[in-house]
Amino acid sequence: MQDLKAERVHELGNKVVYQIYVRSFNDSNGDGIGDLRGITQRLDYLAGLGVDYLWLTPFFKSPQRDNGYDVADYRSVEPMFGTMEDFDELSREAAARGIGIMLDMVFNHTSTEHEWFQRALAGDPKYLAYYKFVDAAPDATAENPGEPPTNWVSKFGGNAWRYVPSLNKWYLHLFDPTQADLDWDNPEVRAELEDVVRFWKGKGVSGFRFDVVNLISKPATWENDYEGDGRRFYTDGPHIHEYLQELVREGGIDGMVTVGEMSSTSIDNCIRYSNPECHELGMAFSFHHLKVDYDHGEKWALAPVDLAELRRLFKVWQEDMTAGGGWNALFWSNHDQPRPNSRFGDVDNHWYETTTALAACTHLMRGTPYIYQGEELGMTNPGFTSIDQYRDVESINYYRILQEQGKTPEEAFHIVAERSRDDSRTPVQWTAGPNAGFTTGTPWIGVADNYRTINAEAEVADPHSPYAFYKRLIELRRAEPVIAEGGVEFVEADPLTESEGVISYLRTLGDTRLLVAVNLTGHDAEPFEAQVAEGAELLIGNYDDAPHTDKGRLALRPYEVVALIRR
Ligand code: TEU
Ligand code: CA
Repeated sequence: MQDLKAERVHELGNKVVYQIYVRSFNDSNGDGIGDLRGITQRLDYLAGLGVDYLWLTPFFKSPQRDNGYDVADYRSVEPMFGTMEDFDELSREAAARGIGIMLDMVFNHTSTEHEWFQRALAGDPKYLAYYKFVDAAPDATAENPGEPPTNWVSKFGGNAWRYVPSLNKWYLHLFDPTQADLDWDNPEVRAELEDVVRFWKGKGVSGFRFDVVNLISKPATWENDYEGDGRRFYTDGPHIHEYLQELVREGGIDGMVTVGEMSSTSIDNCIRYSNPECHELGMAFSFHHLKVDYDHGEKWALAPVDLAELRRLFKVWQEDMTAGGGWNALFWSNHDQPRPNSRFGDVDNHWYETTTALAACTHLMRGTPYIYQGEELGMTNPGFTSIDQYRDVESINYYRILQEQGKTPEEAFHIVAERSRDDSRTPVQWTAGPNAGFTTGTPWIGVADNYRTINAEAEVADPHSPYAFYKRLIELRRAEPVIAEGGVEFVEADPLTESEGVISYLRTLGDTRLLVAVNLTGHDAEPFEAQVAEGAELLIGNYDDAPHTDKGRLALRPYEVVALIRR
């Protein structure tokens, strides 16, 4: 058992994953939408950065109501993204550069355009049993459907049930009404999805990311939630571990590179999801650290970043997952989150320092780091000025809902601009040329204005760029086993707890000690005891000169990060 774990730590600890939001990465044919061939064209860039795997967001056949997270056919390629031949070529070309492909499996729900749902709508009992349909009252009508089965709230706003007059039934949709939740209690559904996994494994992919996979097991009875939005009933639900084990066993993917997106989860569950002895997944994404600027846990209400809470969350997730044999996916950013440098730092005055401090903060932790496209360039939120510039269904819904709740249009816009998923979905900035080199046509969503200075062409040539810093972090993970495999302990020294805004942890492997300290504020931090004895060397930092010390204590400057190693 010990060996299984050590082997897995070695395997996952050395890897870095790069996330590609296909639609916004690179457009090869001038229609304004990123595509598979566009990715193939940029493989040398990705190989140069040094990443091991590409996680591609869904490019399967889809009406694109939720940009591909509404899948209409799990085995075919959506024409706007290319063809199966394009996919095969991308896989081959990536493999030739030592890069593996991870696919995004959206198994909590399908598009209502999926054949299964269409057959259900036609009344076929086999397919009605694929989804969560519940009978409506006998006298229900389209105008007056009565009360939905529960008061649960959809993640994209509004009630989570939709009434179908022709069936006189409701169906559950935790996301958009066009994303119908599958019934995982039905063994035929599980068998279908296991077959999808075998199909793509058979095509030679290296791994999988499973979308909101901890929401698949729903409760046996439907109850109203009088304390919340319903999530406590279906998050990490009753049969979740059993279903994941079955998926992994029957899909034949135990030990492959797999990651589950775990919404509102707990450490105990994530240990089970990712401890190799449980035969579930390789690692888990959790999101608590990305809610530290939510007001009372509410996404659509702004609050200042709670840095003490951020530090506490990193500490417990790093230390407790390690103690339980679990494995974290490390990340600040993805296609659902605003850009982290705009969110947690100061891109106007300290763009380079903020970007690199955040990068080192997670890349030197224990786990597998994920880089979301453009993050390595320090791409920022685009600073859109009008709601017409937004494309995301959730953002557009909430712009309306916030006004219905009494906000002025300006207030609602301000919140959306801070929180929108489109903040990270703008085109990757490749060059200083038209449309940042993303497309020769009209991009499906606007490019951020700062592409003239923040772009790949400029940064690859500049040794003092975020790109160069990320590249170095990736090299260090492979060069220094303490990063990939070492233990982790957060620094608790007294002065540090008083030093608001500093996150510091110690990695250890044998006699090697690596101290990482990050100041996530725009002012000088209170000097603190760094706990690394004489002879420590600076492994990486984001200021040009040596770290400042004050009577042997480390004095971090605004958004400074240092990693000190003693062998
Ligand atoms: O996201 C799941 C999820 O819950 C989010 O991060 C979501 O964007 C947020 O809760 C909305 O407030 C995954 C995908 O990453 C996302 O893009 C999809 O829209 C969603 O599942 C549905 O498939
Ligand atoms: Ca295209």
